[in-house]
Amino acid sequence: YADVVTIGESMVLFQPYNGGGIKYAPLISKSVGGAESNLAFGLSRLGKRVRWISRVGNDPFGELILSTLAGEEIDVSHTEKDPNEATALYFKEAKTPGDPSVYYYRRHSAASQFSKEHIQPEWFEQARHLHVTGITPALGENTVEFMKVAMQQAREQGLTISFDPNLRRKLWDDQTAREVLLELIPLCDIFLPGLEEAEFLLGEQSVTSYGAAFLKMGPAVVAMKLGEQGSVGFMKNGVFEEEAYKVSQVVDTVGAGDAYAAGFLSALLDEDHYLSENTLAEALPKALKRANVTGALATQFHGDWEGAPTLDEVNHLMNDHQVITR
Ligand code: KDG
Repeated sequence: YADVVTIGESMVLFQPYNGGGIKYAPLISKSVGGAESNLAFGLSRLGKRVRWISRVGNDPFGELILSTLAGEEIDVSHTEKDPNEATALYFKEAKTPGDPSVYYYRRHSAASQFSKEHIQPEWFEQARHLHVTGITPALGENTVEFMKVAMQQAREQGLTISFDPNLRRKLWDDQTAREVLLELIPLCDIFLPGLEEAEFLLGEQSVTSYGAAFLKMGPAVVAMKLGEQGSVGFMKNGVFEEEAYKVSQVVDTVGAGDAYAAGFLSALLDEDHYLSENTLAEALPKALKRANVTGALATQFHGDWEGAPTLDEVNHLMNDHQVITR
């Protein structure tokens, strides 16, 4: 059984152990990065059962990824080892706090080979929800079609679907990215863009008109991240704004959007019929609030997901309880 199925590429992440630029760093640490696995880690910490589906190489990097996910109680049993292609790698360097630079080594990787022939009905059996991102369609020759078919198949098997555009301009050209991401929006129920992504997709408009425009494309819910302004949720009969959760200093923004998505989905999935109008009107403000907390906490760590809080921690923080550490 899985609350959430997520499909996408994970990479071994290398970054200077003591921060700074890669060129002169004597020590490099390794971990795991990948938008969908970041979400999986976040959801698992929040008490949800997650199935993460991917392809890795038959190499130590793939094993590291699989054992890290399995160690966080995520089901990796549907992930295949590609006999021919390697696991993707990625490097991150933060010369100043905030938005680091990333360097990908993922062309022709195992997960970039995903095509619709790989999709299995078992992927979506005994599951409630599918989460995908706009990174997967950018990876390979067949991954746009793969994504569309996977989303359609999940829907046929009764799953609801969320989609985070996760725009990565290093992976594809702007025009293709815009076209493909816009084509995928109608296939989801929950759309999770950031303000900059909304602007990239639709040109400069007001926050309210972005919300209205995305809802018109098909999703039942749009939750948009506004950075320091918090986030805003749109549904057919309502708009909800929630203030940001304040943190003292942003260390690393990578993974914050995925942590936001984990907080958001976990709160919706606490309800049975989370897309029915009445339930949604109650659940949406709670989901935005929890997402603002999980997203903000993720900016406090250099790792892409290691800062993900447990449900107890989130509840503590949301109720302004002091966390006693010793
Ligand atoms: O959202 C965070 C991800 O971007 C990061 O973990 C690595 O998946 C990744 C990517 O493609 O950038």
